[in-house]
Amino acid sequence: MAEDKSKKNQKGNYDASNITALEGLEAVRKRPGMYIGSTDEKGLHHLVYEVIDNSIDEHLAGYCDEIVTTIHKDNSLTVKDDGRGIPVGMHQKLQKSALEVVMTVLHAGGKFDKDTYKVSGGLHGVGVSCVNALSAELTATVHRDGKIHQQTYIRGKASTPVELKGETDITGTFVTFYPDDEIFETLEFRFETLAKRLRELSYLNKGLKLLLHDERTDRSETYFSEGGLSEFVQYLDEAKTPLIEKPIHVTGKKENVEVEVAMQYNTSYSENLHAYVNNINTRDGGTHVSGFKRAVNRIFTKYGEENGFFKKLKFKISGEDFREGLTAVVSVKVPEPQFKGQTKGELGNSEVTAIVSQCVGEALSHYLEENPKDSKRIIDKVIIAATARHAARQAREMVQRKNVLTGGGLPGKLSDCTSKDPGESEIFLVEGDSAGGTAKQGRDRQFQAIMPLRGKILNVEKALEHKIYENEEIKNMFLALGVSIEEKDDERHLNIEKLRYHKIIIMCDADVDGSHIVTLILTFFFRYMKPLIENGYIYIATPPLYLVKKGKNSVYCWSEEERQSAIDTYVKGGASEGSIKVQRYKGLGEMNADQLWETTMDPEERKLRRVQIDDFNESDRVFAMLMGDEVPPRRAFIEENARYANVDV
Ligand code: 0RA
Repeated sequence: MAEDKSKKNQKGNYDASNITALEGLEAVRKRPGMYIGSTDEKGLHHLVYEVIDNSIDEHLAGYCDEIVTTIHKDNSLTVKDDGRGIPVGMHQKLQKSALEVVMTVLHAGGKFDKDTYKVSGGLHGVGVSCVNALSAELTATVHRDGKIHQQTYIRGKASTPVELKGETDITGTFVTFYPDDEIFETLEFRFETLAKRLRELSYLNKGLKLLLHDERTDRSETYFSEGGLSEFVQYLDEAKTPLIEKPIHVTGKKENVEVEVAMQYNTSYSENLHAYVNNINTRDGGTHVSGFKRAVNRIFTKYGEENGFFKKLKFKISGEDFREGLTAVVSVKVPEPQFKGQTKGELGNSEVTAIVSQCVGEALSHYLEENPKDSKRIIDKVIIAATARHAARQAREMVQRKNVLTGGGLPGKLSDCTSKDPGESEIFLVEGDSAGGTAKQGRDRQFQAIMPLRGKILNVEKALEHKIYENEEIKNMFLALGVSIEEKDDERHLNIEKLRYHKIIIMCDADVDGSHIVTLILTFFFRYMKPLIENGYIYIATPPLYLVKKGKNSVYCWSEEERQSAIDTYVKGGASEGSIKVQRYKGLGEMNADQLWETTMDPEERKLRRVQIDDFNESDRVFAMLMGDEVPPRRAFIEENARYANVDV
């Protein structure tokens, strides 16, 4: 990270390394976003990951078994580890204790420890000094060499010397910090957010015990995985039916790159690949993922051909066929990772492709030779996948060719808008013809298109792909949106170049049936049009639940609280309870066109919810649970999430 050289040192009597140190942390406070991504809730939680990652480095070096994270009542947070403890001796060049250097110099974390490269790291891998810079106060307590040493910092600067606090027979580092309210928009840690990351870290670092305690609610969880990635894959596939007895687990190391992979085939039709570099999720894949795919293609093709399994096939098997119903986690530890792409979510190191491909290839060929029954099952599934994909390709091409023949005609049911500018155009996908009619009357036709969806939407989680292209509603969605599925480089992609609307708004009744239909439509978008979600084009409309009326006045309400407060306001204004009428809207159909416009469609007044995926692991699990066929986990899942109420996809 570039240091800010433009700042003049006012006292003029520091040596060069001191100046760098001071200016380094000032740069972090000046542009926190550059170091931790943002200063919202996400950034706040990155502080915690950053501290924990330093402890994980101790674990990776072989010295730490347990990390305890505690959220305190005053919104401070403590991370304790049982590692070696940050060294406290004098740093010769900087004439400060090593502890102070680690805490106050940008990137100083691993400098004393050349044997183990630093592999962990938060999203930005910036080190604990950034956390210090962004904390109103931070205290580091080190148990080392039989003594307890402690130092406190305010906004990144030491406010006490390193003090001797007593004797000890343990080792470890405890860091307690108060995120700075001058920096962060919110100071409130979320148990669920931290729990998710700790669970993930426990799978990625088998044998490491991670505890989370929330003193505000006295809630505690412990995360520990003996099986590591294999257990991770089983967790991801909880709602799916496995095809082979247990996941295939691969470990290997070449040229200082550590490779670990677990893969399991299930009876579903979706591919579910997750990849990590130094414990960081790479959502856009990269060279490690290419290496994995290459190995799977190569080894299964070879195995299938050598055993004559593909003889009867009249078409080529594509890479995707080998990965249908495959859930896999690929984790690599790379000494100097290079991240690419807009969100730095893609590994760029080119040497990693061959390394992963070799490690996975060797292990996989070995597995196939040793487990002929499982291998046959997988190959049979691949052949079914290839056959289905061939049928789907034909069905899709037929639909897409027909579209071209009819001049790319739009579906008859679509009431299009006048504007041809996708940036300003919206399409409402409306449940039912009658609500569709009301929406058509109520809309601003300049930029709002209406498409009614009739009857039951297909549950794509359970349907074979070619069935999808036979479904009228789904065909109409492709047509109306102007998107198409194309095959390139042996993989399918959604082409959204001709997308006709940048707001795609799902509008359903505000009841249980309505929310079920929203989920069905979202499942379809998630499985077949994910780029639309990733680009932030999918929204959910929120019609009001109540109209509270008093004479000529009326207020729309979106919740129980709003309803009660509307009633209270009328009563305070002198109205009798009897003169207040509450109308409960059960469906869109109970509103007339004007009401629907004012409450749900008018950009000035409506409240749209944008559909976001911030956790791809969870999203796949959620859709498989809600829409798949394993009922018991679904019940447990709904109960669990009803309690904590955040199915936020
Ligand atoms: C520098 C050098 C060594 C360990 C650490 C830093 C260290 C940092 C953190 C941050 C949180 N927990 C930590 N534990 C250790 C190596 C120490 C040695 O060689 O003994």
